[in-house]
Amino acid sequence: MTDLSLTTPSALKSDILRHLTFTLGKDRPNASLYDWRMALSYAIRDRIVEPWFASTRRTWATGHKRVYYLSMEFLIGRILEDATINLGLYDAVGEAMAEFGQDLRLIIEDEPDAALGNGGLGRLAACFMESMATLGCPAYGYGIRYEHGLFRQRFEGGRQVETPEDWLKQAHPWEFPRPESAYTIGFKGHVEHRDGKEVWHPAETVIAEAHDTPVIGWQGKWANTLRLWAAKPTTQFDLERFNRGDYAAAAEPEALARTLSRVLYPDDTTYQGKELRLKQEFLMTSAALKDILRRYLAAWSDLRDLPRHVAIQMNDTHPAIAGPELIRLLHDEHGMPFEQSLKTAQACLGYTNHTLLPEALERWATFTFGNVLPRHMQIVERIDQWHKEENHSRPHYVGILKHHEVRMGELAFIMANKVNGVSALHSELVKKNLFPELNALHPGRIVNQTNGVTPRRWLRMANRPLSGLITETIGAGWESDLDRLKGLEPHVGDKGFRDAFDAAKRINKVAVSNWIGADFGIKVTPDAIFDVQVKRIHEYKRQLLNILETIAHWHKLRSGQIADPVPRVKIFGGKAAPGYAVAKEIIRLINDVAQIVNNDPKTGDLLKVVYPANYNVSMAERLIPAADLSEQISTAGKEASGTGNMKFMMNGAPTIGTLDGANVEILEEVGAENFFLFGLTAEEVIERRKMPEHEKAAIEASQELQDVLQMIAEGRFSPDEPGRYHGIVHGVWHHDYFLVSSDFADFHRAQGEVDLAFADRDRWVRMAALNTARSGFFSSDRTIRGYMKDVWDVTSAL
Ligand code: 26V
Repeated sequence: MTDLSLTTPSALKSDILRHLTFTLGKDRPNASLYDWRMALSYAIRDRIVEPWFASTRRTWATGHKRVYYLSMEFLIGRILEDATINLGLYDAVGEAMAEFGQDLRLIIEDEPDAALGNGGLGRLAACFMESMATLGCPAYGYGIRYEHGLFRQRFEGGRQVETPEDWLKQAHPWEFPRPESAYTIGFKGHVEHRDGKEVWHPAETVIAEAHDTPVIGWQGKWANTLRLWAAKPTTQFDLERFNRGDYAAAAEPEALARTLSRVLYPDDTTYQGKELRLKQEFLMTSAALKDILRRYLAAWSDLRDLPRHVAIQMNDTHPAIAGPELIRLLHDEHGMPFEQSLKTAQACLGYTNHTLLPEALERWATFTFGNVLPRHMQIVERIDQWHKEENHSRPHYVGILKHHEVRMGELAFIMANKVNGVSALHSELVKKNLFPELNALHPGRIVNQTNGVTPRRWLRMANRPLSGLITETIGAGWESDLDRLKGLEPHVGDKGFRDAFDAAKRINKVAVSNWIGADFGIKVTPDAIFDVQVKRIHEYKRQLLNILETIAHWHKLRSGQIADPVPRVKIFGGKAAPGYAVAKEIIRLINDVAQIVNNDPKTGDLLKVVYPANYNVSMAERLIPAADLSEQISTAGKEASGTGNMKFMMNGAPTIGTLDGANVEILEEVGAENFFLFGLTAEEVIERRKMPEHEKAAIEASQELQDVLQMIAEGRFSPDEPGRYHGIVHGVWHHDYFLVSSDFADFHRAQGEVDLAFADRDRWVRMAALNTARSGFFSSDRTIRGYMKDVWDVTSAL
């Protein structure tokens, strides 16, 4: 921030009081925690506005190329603390609030998470927004302003129960509604052929209305805009019907239109061809493209130059309708010849793939697609035809339209000038397994951009004790130049530094122990290994493998098979998609195991299993800095990248993991001696699956696994219903697609290695510190620089 007069505690105090009085209409003695939070948030927001305007003005003045990041999800979490830290105001704000008799920490924790995303893909978009602002990359994020973000999770009798999330129940102080920035979005209807042109007459329309949130970068040097669309009705409230007493019908159009931005789809595992989802995707994408063209035409007139000034990134296939929609806008509405429209659109678009799981890949029935978007259906057919003609060697089974379906992956690929995977391994698999033919036709189009995370939120903000130590040791400035963490390495040999590193971790562990004790009534010792697996619950992520191994460990502990046991706290966190029955069974099993283990006097402090409900960004910020061990145990070839793995590494938690996603690169950076590697490789996984009865072979080779399965099957963890987990046990024996059985023994071995390493304090702290020191590569600043250079062809405006 340039204006120093705004940064003092006294200037902050007067602004906070002004907002308390005039924005909230509250008298100081009557102000609640909520009122103070709002007043403070507005005072902080005021300080973002100036750099925000300056950034926007600068981009207009220089005619800089802009990046548009289209994403159906932005998993932001809390904003207040992050904005305060990026502005460099944290200490001043703490002082100001203390003078009001308010505890800044309580105010910060009063803010609900903005949970407009499911998991990795949405959180990545949020990290990218922060990095683009930090790097001065002129950018807009476009998404949907869901009224209800990801559902809240509770446990009842160990089972997941979902309740709606309601973050907009309170005022959201960070956004600026822009009713003047609104676009009419059409659906359905028919296409008329008139005067050699196609004219789409939609049968339904809604209005997409913009809500802007500024995103401030590190040290407040640049700010970008996150523009989220809310759906509004085009038709006025039906007064005539209302007056006739038909109240429900009078409000119907309004309710129907709003449905489009009502809820986030909570299922990131199985694709269901739901019409509402397609409408949401089109609402976001079409409004974004119209906005992009309006902004472009305010500065330039020749649409053929669009790619020189505009880069549009599709976050997965969810916005893949951008290809046909941009062609439609250029061709139908602006009169550009079809093929030129296609090539112009293509030169603007990039596509990021985030999953190889076939069940998560979007494919729309041509019936649904053609019904909701009749003109786009025609355009898709033309794109496919054009691509076929341009590429005579294209095999007959390749294309966008196959088996009465529109394949969104192929559409996104063909309409993009760059396609990228999110880790080195994943990008290779995208080439080899997902799009082998298209890759052969378009060599060089697929590139890799390994994911990253923002060190401002995930280290500086979430881990004050460690970031303080880092600054003390290597000086300020590492937050925006994370490779400088390498400077910690020479200190790792230094006992004083190691003790300080250990002490920082301990502070975080004590805080989490207190929280677990207070909120869940489980007593855990901070002397234990804090072993953490937090992520969405999915079979491929193998929480089942983790809990089975936990049972094996417990069994050995109680039968005295472990000579010098090291205490462990197994921490799980994560939500299952509401319709994902197997994932929900696994949740219940973990909770049932926790019940038995936590009440076993024989094992006592030596083993605890903790599963706090409703894992979200804020819980991640609490747990990750306190972790000793990072569980990244997916079946090799299935996790595209992972980003939690990077957050743990930064915070000094070594990984126990498979050679999957970005784990491969973490291992490379940190060195094999600082990583607990186990399990089959992606290639071995493919081979193993071909082996008949591989499950049986693996189980018979491991007495431990046999015992574990036996205990579960006998109802040891569900005494009131012994048969509860027969399905899970049967699955491991006979339908173990994710190879829990095959990897069990090696995982168990690696966990033994962890115990040994942890018992040697010095060795452990060295490993932990080296994980932090070597995590610089995983800053999302590095990732964004890669996109700017290899995908968007854009430079910093700073
Ligand atoms: C798919 C669908 C299907 C349609 C309905 C809604 C919906 C929502 C999300 C998804 C895709 C989820 C893909 C995803 O989150 N992938 C994760 O992306 C992370 C960031 O690149 C990566 O680190 C994780 O490994 C990857 O699983």
